[in-house]
Amino acid sequence: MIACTRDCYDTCIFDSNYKPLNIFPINGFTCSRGIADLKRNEINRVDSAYIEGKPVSIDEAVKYIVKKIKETKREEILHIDYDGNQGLLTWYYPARFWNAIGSSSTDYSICSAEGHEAIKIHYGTSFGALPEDFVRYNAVVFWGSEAVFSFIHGWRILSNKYKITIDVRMSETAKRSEKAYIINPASDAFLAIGVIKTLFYEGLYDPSMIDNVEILKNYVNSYDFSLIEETTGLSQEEIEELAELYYYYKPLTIIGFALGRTYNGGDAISLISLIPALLGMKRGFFYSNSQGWGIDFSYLRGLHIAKPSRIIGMAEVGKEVEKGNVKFLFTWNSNPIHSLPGSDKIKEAVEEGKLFLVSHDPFWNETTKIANVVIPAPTFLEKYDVVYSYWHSYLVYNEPIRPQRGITEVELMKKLAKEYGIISHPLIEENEWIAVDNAIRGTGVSLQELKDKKIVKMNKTIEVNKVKVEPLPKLTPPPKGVYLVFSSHPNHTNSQFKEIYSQMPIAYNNQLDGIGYLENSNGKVKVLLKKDESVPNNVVFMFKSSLIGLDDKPINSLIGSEKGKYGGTPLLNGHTVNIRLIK
Ligand SMILES: Nc1nc2c(c(=O)[nH]1)N[C@H]1C(S)=C(S)[C@@H](COP(=O)(O)OP(=O)(O)OC[C@H]3O[C@@H](n4cnc5c(=O)[nH]c(N)nc54)[C@H](O)[C@@H]3O)O[C@H]1N2
Ligand SMILES: Nc1nc2c(c(=O)[nH]1)N[C@H]1C(S)=C(S)[C@@H](COP(=O)(O)OP(=O)(O)OC[C@H]3O[C@@H](n4cnc5c(=O)[nH]c(N)nc54)[C@H](O)[C@@H]3O)O[C@H]1N2
Ligand code: SF4
Ligand SMILES: [Mo]
Repeated sequence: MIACTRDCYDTCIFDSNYKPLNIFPINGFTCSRGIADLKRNEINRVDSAYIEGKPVSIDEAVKYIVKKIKETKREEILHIDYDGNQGLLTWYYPARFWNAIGSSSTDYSICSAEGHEAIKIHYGTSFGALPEDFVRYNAVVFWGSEAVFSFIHGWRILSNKYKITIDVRMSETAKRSEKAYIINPASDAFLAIGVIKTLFYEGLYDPSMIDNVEILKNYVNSYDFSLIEETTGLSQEEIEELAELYYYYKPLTIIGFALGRTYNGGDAISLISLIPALLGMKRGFFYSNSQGWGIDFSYLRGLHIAKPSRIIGMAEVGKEVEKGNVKFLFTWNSNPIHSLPGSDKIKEAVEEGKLFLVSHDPFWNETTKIANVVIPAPTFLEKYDVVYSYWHSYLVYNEPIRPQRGITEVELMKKLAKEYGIISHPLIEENEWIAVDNAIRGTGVSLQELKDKKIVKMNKTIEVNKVKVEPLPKLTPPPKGVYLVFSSHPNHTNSQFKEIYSQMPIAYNNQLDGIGYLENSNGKVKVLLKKDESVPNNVVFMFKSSLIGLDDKPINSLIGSEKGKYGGTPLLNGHTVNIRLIK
């Protein structure tokens, strides 16, 4: 059995011939990447270890890396690992070496942290609806979610329902919905207030789930409809209609990750999550279920024994590198030159010899191409692992179906530990499979059961009977301007799959066609400008898989170090830009 470990809601499960299983909710189909995985596995692979472009043995590379580590202060060493592969052994366990030596760590905030924290304020958990719950609804609200592309199995299950989409542009999901509300960027918190205000005013609510209805009522009534109309760009009638649809249909709300990356994004998610509760619905939302399974990710990373010397927000890595506070960067499962805010500063520091960069990756990408040391990694088709989903409740024992190339993250970690002289550290000494068995204990599944059965459904539900209303945010309307916003491309997962499907940095906008610049106080990047009627005047839209400009500058040069107040998520969708055509 094999599970696709890319950062994706769906976590498709395949048989040993790489055919998607015909079980709910995989339902026997996969995406354009799943179809091309076996072919892609043979293309653009890192085929050897490299030091400064010269092929070397992995052992030589390890020696060189450890020498550099020993020359660097531990807090100036940073590891960046994210969700290129969601396996417990690939992503989480290898952080033990870095924690054991007390290097700096990121806050893992880039994607979904903001919403997890915002929902937990009210529910105590971010665990929402399961796929089995999805089918029971008659209607769905896609709020800041491009599910047609980003969540294909969820979309398929929900596509025969009454669909409402709330977005800042006419997304594909909006086009295929019965109702679409196109609002001003970053105005979602105000829209949520407008909906809650209407539900109260029209008496369309059920107080049984809310701990203190009066506090919520007074809060929303402190915002005038005129401010809500001006901020969202919707009329009071449209907002009342949305509230009435909410009351009539009691839809499932899919809260998209994109929301947590906007101005007021955490506040928006916090307020949106209160709408289903005010309608008396239990777990009437879905965001990400990853934190509800009972998998102990901190244990896997060894945080019960050793802590990083410093936490650097993913929003701030570029800034910290520029200040000279990071001198050594080790990345796996992540392509920071493509995807981190301010990545132009990381790139410059490497090129100027101020930052030593090591990348462990199966494929050549924007980061490996400039790294001082590159180490080849096996893909998920080539190694054993345990995989979970942030949507469905299957745990999968991943077995290789292709011969291993390169060195696994666990093997590399052990080599680094041996060379560094900490092989008998308790975190390194604990065998990886024992660590996994311990870490999944909270799921009710043992490693042995998983190895025997290959896939096991976790029997997990979290009941929330009362939702805590406070604290409620004090909002300021977002700054005016043309917002640069991003979304998922149907043929890519983040930066991945460029070896099969090519892509250009296209900035879809309402004004200009041709080659031009996007610019703001953070930087300037050359892109292809494309006029598109589905994009309003105050939005420039790009796919988040083509984040390198025509001038080779990262699009994220335009993204500053601002971050969300709940989970620290960077304001990836929260920056305004000017558009200029080259004449
Ligand atoms: N095919 C494919 N699937 C993917 C991915 C991929 O790259 N490709 N990536 C995976 C990952 S890592 C993630 S995080 C998820 C992301 O998937 P989603 O949660 O769907 O988020 P996005 O695709 O970033 O954006 C969704 C929508 O939010 C809109 N939006 C932007 N700003 C605002 C705003 O202020 N308000 C409102 N209401 N809407 C706004 C965008 O226009 C977009 O249509 O998808 C996962 N699935
Ligand atoms: N401007 C802007 N920036 C964004 C976003 C946006 O919307 N706008 N979206 C953000 C989001 S939601 C996310 S999640 C991040 C994602 O940021 P990225 O880090 O770019 O994520 P991926 O491209 O999914 O994967 C990163 C790398 O992991 C590698 N990888 C895959 N499998 C393995 C493995 O088994 N072992 C090892 N060692 N490596 C492996 C892949 O080859 C790839 O190079 O980007 C963020 N950046
Ligand atoms: S990227 Fe997502 S939809 Fe595609 S194969 Fe992987 S889990 Fe399935
Ligand atoms: Mo993400």
